[in-house]
Amino acid sequence: MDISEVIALHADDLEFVKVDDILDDLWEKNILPDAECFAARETESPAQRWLHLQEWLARGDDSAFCGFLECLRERGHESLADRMIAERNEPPSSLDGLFLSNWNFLRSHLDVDRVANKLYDSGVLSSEDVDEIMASPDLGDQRIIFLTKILAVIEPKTFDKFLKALEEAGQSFISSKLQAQWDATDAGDSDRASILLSKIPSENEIWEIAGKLSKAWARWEDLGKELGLDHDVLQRVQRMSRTAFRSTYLLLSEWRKLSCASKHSFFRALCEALSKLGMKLEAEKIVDFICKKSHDDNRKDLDFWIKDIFNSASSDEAIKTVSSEEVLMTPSEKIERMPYLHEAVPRKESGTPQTSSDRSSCVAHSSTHVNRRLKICILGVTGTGKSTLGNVLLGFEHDDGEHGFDTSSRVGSSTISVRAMDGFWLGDENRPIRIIDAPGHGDASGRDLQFRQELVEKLREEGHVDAFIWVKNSQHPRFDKQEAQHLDLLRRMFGGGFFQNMVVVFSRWSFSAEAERRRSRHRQPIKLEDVKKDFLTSLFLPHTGYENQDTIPMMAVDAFYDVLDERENAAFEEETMNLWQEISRCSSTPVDNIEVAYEKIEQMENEAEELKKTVDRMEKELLVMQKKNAKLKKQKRELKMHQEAEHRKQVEVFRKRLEESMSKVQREKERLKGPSWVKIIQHLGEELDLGNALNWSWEILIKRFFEFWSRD
Ligand SMILES: Nc1nc2c(ncn2[C@@H]2O[C@H](COP(=O)(O)OP(=O)(O)O)[C@@H](O)[C@H]2O)c(=O)[nH]1
Ligand SMILES: [Mg+2]
Repeated sequence: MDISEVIALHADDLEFVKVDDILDDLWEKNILPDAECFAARETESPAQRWLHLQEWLARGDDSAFCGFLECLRERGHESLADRMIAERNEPPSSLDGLFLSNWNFLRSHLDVDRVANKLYDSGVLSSEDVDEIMASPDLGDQRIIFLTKILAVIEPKTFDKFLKALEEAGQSFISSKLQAQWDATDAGDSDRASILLSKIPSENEIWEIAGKLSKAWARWEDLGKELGLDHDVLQRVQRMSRTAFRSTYLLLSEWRKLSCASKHSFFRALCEALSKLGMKLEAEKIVDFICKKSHDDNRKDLDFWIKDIFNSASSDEAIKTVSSEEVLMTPSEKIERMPYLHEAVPRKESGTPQTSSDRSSCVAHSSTHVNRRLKICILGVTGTGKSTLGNVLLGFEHDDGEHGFDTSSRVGSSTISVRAMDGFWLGDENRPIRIIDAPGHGDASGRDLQFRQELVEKLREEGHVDAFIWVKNSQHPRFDKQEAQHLDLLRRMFGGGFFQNMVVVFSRWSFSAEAERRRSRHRQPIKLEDVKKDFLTSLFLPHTGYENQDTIPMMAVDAFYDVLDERENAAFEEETMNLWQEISRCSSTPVDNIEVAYEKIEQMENEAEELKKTVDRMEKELLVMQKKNAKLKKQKRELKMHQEAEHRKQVEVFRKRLEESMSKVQREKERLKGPSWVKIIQHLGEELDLGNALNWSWEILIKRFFEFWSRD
């Protein structure tokens, strides 16, 4: 029900509400502008004031109405406010309605602090919004300001974020209630599906879609007619293209550029055209693609809804969504107004060539769609096929040295200095590229330093590089010393993070049936997957320090593919398409400050060199000292031996002298030995029989004798 209708319905009830108080409240809350407040107060009676307020509310949006209901509640008219909101939104058919019908509930339960901060994290609210909400000291006011802000930005995506914020803030009881109510209506589903289908694919998306529609390639002309493209356009596509894939891609690209106010090139139109051609599966692929792109968690349901929509809805409905204001807009204004498209059209660089101006007026703005020129630097050891790949990627013949890079069929390096060339990816004007063809490191003359200097200088001139391609010869052994050195060098020059923007391309891998047969005849059949895996594990990962092997994209581009061979052709298309996707995904690496890194490395290398010299010197000194030490030890040993000998000699002398003196003493002792004297005396005494004569015992006799002897 309309706001004015709701108010009119409750005119009797409102008579009991003091209109002046409500006017004051609305004015204080900054809901009612000064002029309106003044004008209402100028009227003569409360009834007129109500009328004025009613008119103003009817002109405004739901947030003003909610503010009004809030004032009613604050003044004690809660049941009136509840009834009015119920009549306004019965049943909730939009997200606004859902919020309004739950206003009271949200106002009583919201953890505004946490939810607002979560919504700030997910980008729904700005920091100013959060500041404004939190500035109010009253929790009730905070919730009202918060809800008013949410109401102003609510749409399917922000609603999802709001629900997520509630869950993260521990308020799942609110989110599940809202979700359940929203699920019960089908407004949300059709809103979301319709938004997704009513988008114009970006140029990159066209490229991806064309790759997915392999079943439609052969019928690209029918598809073109179904999409409403005229004969001239189809002929132009035919002229420009060599393969069915490219025809489909160019066709879709043309269709996209021809999008105009009366007939938008929406995803929806493409799905319908495919359905009409009986290629429902292909149409479903588009639906899958859109779901994936929109990062929808609820993909299955969305898929179903979208399918349902494209089955039932006519393309006219899609066109209905275009406002008259949009019809009057210039193409560039329209692009500005389409955020999804705007994102897909990167910044245009100066010098980016424009698409030819002879296109019809509807295509006149197509130059706006021209993508930024991607800078691709090709690296790898000499002879792997860098220049050849560069030529092919620029849409030239593989050996077209005249327009592209010099290639070499001889062993050794044909590319002796870094060269850069502007052109278009496989000749496609929508994909401007700049290829930087670096000479191989460790080439014929092994000029490591020169290679480094040249590459650094060139990259500095370029300022940034979007992607690096490492070319690996698939026929070379998985481990190659030169390659290892080269990768080591790059890691030292740029650091490990450098390899995040690298794509590996295998050269010399033919997809022809004959080549497949040849490889399968090997005792151990050679498979591309194994070659890739071997290269990764034995060379790339160990020498680049790169850790996440799953994120290194690898493909095989056969520069020598046969255009007339369907199989080789398809493989080439697929691999180059993947390569383009990977390259576009790489984030640009700034290389203008590379000198700093380079100089730092030089300085570190110099320091390392100095240190090495010092270590060498010290090692030499250590050697000398060790020798000296050994000599000293020897001398010491000799000295010790000499001293020991001397010592032994002396000991011997002393021992001899001791023995001599001992024997002397012995002799003396012998000489002085008492018992012999005693024996003599005893003998004499016996002979003379002195004892008897003197009547002394022998002992006394001998004692007397010694007393006598020892007298002077
Ligand atoms: N068969 C075949 N030969 C290739 C391929 N890529 C390069 N070559 C040949 O390998 C040789 C060296 O190629 P070139 O591009 O000069 O190597 P660069 O030193 O890395 O630039 C040339 O004779 C090329 O013809 C390929 O994919 N298949
Ligand atoms: Mg070369």
